[in-house]
Amino acid sequence: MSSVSKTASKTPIVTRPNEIVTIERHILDQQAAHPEARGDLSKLLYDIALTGKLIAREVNKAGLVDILGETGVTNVQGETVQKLDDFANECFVKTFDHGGQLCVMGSEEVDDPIQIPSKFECGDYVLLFDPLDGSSNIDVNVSVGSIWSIYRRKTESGPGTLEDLLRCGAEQVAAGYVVYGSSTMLVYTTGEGVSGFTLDPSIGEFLLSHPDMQMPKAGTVYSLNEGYRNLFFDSTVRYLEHLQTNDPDSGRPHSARYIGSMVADVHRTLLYGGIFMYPATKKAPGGKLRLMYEANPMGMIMEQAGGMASTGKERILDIQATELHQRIPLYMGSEENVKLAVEFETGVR
Ligand code: P6P
Repeated sequence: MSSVSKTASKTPIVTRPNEIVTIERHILDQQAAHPEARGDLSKLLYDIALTGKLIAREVNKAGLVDILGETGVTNVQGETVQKLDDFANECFVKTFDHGGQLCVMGSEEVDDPIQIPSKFECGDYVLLFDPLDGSSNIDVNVSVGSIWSIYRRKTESGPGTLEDLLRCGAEQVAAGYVVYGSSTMLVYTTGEGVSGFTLDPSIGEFLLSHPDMQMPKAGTVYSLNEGYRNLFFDSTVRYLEHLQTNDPDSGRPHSARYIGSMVADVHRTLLYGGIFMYPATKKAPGGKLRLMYEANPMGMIMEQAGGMASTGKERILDIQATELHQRIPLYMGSEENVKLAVEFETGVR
């Protein structure tokens, strides 16, 4: 008999599952529901899991080995010890550049499109990723994460181009993240709901721990960096003052939680509800977070879990990208919380 504990969210956390489901089994079962599938997307998802394990191993060692920042340290082989985010970026590139499923990649760490080496086949998919978001937090043992997004290519064949990378988030075929925290979790969607897998490092397997993740329709936690309060536009200040008003009948004031690591803040929002935001400021009117490999993949996860993802003015997944590394203001989380934020940001309230 499985023991299922209910958290504040609607997602039951399966602690002793009736059946043990590995991520590979889950991917195969999802593919089986699509007889027309050739298995290329499944192979990409297998490799996402592999990349997550490779990076988790190094992130979990980071506290032991000074592998952060410009260490200038050389290891026993006399090699320069890599910065952890360079290592994570290489994990993605070296895992995905030869499988034959991709025609081009885009990385937060690399200015230009990453081409598939000419000796390898080009495939029908495109991968965008932030290999290690929030890496500056590792020194203080705060959770960090990898965020990724998969599209079908737009161009016909051969090496992919910027046209294949500059997309509208609604075209994503899969998206997700790996959060490297007290445990390592892989959370993803292929457009048929959101599933969460927890890594059992003793067997090196991601096991299904959060089936069909659904976000509460409303929450009482808001998350943003209030240090920028004096830089926020008036609409944002009024919204915050609304959340902070002492009105117990309406469940206010809400609680503030901010980790400063997007994957950790979004993961908490997915599980407990509420809202995570990185608004525009007078200093950064376009916001800070990136559209293609942060806002879009997390936006797909939010929507698939019954939530919303907005720029404050429009649905994030409706935006047509014009630059690979373009930034965007973002409000994402429970439907009622995001709708309220949009009412303030659009002047309705
Ligand atoms: P700030 C981490 O540096 C990051 O890219 C995201 O993970 C996080 O949400 C945001 O920046 C934090 O930015 O300006 O609050 O330090």
